[in-house]
Amino acid sequence: MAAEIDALVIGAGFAGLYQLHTLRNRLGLSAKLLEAGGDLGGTWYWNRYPGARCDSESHAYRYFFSRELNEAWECSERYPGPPEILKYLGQVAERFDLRRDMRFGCRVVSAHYDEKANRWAVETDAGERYVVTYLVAAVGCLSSANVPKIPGLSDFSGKWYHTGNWPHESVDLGGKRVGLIGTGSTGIQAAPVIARDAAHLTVFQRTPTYSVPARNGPLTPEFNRWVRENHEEIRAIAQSTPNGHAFRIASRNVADVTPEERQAIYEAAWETGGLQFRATFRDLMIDQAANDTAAAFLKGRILATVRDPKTARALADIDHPYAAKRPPIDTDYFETFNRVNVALVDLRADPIEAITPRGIRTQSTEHLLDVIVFATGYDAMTGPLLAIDIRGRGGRSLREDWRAGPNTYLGLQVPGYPNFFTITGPGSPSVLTNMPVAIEQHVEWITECIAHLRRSGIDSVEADPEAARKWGEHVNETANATLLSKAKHSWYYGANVPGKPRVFMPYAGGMARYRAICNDVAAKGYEGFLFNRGGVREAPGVRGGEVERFAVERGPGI
Ligand code: N01
Repeated sequence: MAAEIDALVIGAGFAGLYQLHTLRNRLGLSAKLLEAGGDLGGTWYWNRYPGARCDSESHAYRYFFSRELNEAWECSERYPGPPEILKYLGQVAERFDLRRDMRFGCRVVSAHYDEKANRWAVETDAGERYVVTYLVAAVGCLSSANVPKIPGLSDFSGKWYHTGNWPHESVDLGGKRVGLIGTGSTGIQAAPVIARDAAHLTVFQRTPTYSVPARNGPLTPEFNRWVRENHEEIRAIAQSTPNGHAFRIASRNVADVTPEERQAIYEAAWETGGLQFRATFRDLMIDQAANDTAAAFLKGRILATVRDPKTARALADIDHPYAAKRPPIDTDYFETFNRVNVALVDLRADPIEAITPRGIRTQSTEHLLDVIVFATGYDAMTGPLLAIDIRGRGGRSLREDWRAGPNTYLGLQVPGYPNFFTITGPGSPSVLTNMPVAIEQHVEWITECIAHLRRSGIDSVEADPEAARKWGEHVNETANATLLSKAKHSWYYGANVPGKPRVFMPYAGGMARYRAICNDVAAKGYEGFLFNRGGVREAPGVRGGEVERFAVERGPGI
């Protein structure tokens, strides 16, 4: 027997919890949430690797829709770690009584649209079935772990872990020889903590990366009071900046200041720490010469920190502009290479050939290991959606439709998949922002859209293929107008997963501009979407006209 309800939400992270709240508590729909993990938390349920911590500052890494919620929550550190974020989300679930409609340990394996009934038939790995009108994927952008297919992994006699599927019971690395593959945001967080526990750590680096100190620390009662008292102001900043953080991007260009002033600005930003480094100048992401100055400063810091010259050179030999790949922030990452129990293997000079029963064999050496940690990232953005067998109108399959790359309108809907919504889907700012801010905007837009359908007697909404095509072009153009396009080997392009189409997936036009586009689209009666009312198709407004208008208003979107 299938359970029949109005709406089903997949995923119990920031996105899923808020979406369940709005659909059930604001619109009064019958709604359920299904989650593959054993509890709520989304990315924070799975990512419990040593050193895991949020890169967004805690006063912005939260929901802003409720002042009361904000007043009831106090964070202890500048950057919250998984236990604190899980506690926060637990309080949210309790406050809005969400758990009674959440099911854990339920992986959705298929979702098929029944055109005649205008319903989605959804099935879990346990064979449970749901028949629903509205289906919302809140599956996260970085939830499909990428374990590279290195020959020999199954022969390894030690233990191995991917950081995104870290065991919930504690992993004792004490006295162990650990190999860490990957030096993105995760590897950079994990290395210093693993190095403190392990007998020896070998870091296998394929692409060196910039990093700025996080400068984490406890928050004072005064700061927390300021956060409570300035809820509206912090929200206003986070919702008006291109990246959804609660700091503004400077309005000056690099060329506006003298080299001495520039150096002082970078030094101050280095001392402040965190992602704010990117906000020092407005043209860092659009002007190569401007970016070169930040890159030179950051490379200089690596060379000044790491004592062994060969290791320092390998770490600082970075081939892409600063922040063209997602910029990590760290706590003692480069300092870690000064420890006697830490070694760097530069895979560009000495590539991995195989994993052996005893460790990792590179071209020159067999590195003996007890544990291998894969900090090798994710099949980002499309991976979590394509892991589900999603079939739309006429049985068309999302895996087929996206064979050459994702195709969405605003990252919210896919042509041919009525009443199916994606929160922070490909084509939306998502991973280029402070995620809760992007999530809130999507949840609220989807909620208002569904409310509109119900008020107006509309049976279904889906993206107009022409509007989606134009939006895809705009997403590409926008990325090409920034230096993000200079790091083709990034997960933004899907380049980390062999065989994945090379398409720039997030929208680089900035969160504030994107929000304005979505608002205009809704204000014009959902321009660029198609409605079905009593079997009759309607196309409100001009198709995707807003997209064209915004496309010409170029600026530093990110
Ligand atoms: O993954 P990544 P991540 N052999 O894809 C290397 C978010 N995040 O988990 O660059 C050897 O960035 C790969 O090398 P290369 C954040 O958005 C957020 O670190 O492909 N190496 C790279 O060094 C972030 O961007 C927080 O050459 C291989 C690394 O593995 C995103 O998650 C914290 C390899 C993967 O880096 C992903 O970060 C942490 C192979 N076969 C992360 N395959 C917050 O605080 C891959 N690599 C919110």
